[in-house]
Amino acid sequence: MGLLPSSEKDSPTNSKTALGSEPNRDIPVSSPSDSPTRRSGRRSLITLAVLAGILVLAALGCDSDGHQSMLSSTPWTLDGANGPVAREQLLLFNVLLWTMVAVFVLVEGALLYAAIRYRRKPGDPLPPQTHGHTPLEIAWTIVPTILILGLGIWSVFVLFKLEPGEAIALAKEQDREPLHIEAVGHQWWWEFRYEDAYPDHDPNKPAEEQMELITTANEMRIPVDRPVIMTLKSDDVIHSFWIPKLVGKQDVVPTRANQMWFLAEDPGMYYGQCAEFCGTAHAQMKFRVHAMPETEYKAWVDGWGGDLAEPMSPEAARGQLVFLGDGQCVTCHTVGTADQVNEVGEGVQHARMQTYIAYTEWLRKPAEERLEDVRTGNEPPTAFAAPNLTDLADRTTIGSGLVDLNRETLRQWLRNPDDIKPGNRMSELAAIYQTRLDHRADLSEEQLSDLVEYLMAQRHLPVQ
Ligand code: HEC
Ligand SMILES: [Cu+2]
Repeated sequence: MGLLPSSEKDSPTNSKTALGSEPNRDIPVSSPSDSPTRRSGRRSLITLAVLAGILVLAALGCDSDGHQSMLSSTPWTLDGANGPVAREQLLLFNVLLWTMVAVFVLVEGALLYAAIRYRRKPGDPLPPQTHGHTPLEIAWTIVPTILILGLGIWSVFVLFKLEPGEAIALAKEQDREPLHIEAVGHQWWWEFRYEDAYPDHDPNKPAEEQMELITTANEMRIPVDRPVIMTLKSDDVIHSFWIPKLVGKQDVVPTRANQMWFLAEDPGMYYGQCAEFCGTAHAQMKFRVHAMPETEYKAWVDGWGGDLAEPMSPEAARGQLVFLGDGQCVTCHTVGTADQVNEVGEGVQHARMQTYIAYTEWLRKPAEERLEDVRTGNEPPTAFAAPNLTDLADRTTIGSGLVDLNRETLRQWLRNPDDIKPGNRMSELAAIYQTRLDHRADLSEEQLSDLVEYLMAQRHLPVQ
């Protein structure tokens, strides 16, 4: 009513129609069963039903046993967490949650009790009028203060525990080194770089053999029981790194290197996910963490980039030629030797971002101009970040954890990555997808088969 100009406020007809609180006189009120009160009652029933429906649907989406949930199946326990970091975070969450539930129930309960028990009944006289109640007021000032201070201070301590120093101290207790892994977020996949993939050196080995450099994508391997320190970088926009069962979210910000750590106690596979909206395929930016006994992890490190588990078939060898030639895959992807192409030093990262911007701007030029640029050798360089494929066949998925890796999905991916992952940068930028109207790869079926064989041969671990 406050919104109405005073002249309209004073006019009974206007205010009635404007507020809609009275039945519209133009609609005949035919039968008593359709009276205005009944109708509005029915309307609120429908609203209630719709709200309840939405709630039920939302609740169906919750699955405390889900791979991507940090919650436990029994609400107040810690069985949804693996390792000291996740447990600490889940404990804090549980205590916060149940404290808030208790406060809510107490306060709302007291409110409802007072409203119902002491509600005004017909004929009641005016109740005694009071002002203030010192003990009560002191109580409801002190109790929340203690609660908030306590929970706040504890939260800050949990934050401190996420600092890599804790991981180094923990590793020292075990008389060894933590594992350092760098995760680089790209639209829309994860790069994992191991500067020193096996931190406990053998002092008898020459120095250059002690340093391992491994670059892989979307599937991270870690040994169990060893603290893992993550350095988080981004190649483009802000992402967020999250392995629900192992560690909470941490933002991945361009030009910064955020750090956090975790430790997996049980071997197995843990799901991860980008948790910050980062563009078209954000929801498809998943990853996996394979935690395994130290010996198995070491075998992967030792095998990485070395001899293939099985020699290449003639088809695979032909596929390699497509990879290096007609397919132009090598302009973006690395297979084999230690990877210098995808190095993300500060300068390289900046240069790559500039390259990417220049190239995408160039793609917007009219086709004739682009053709002219190509003829005169003026097209901008194309050096894009792409998953390192050295250990592709040792992985279990493609498309950033999107589909299982097998010959069929790989073929589908190569024919047109958009069929599997709409918005991906490979079909947007790779030359072979730009020449056909249907946006498919400009490669023959045979070339595709050979490529699949070549990629499926990139395996260093024996098949289990
Ligand atoms: C313009 C750069 C570029 C070119 C050229 C290119 N790719 Fe890719 N490729 C990418 C990017 C970027 C991704 C990651 C896409 C995603 O998951 O969003 C990718 C993903 C892949 C993957 C899935 C990897 C994984 O772990 O999910 C395979 C396999 C692959 N490419 C093979 C090839 C082959 C074979 C060729 C040549 C026919 C090729 N690519 C050409 C950029 C490129
Ligand atoms: Cu992301």
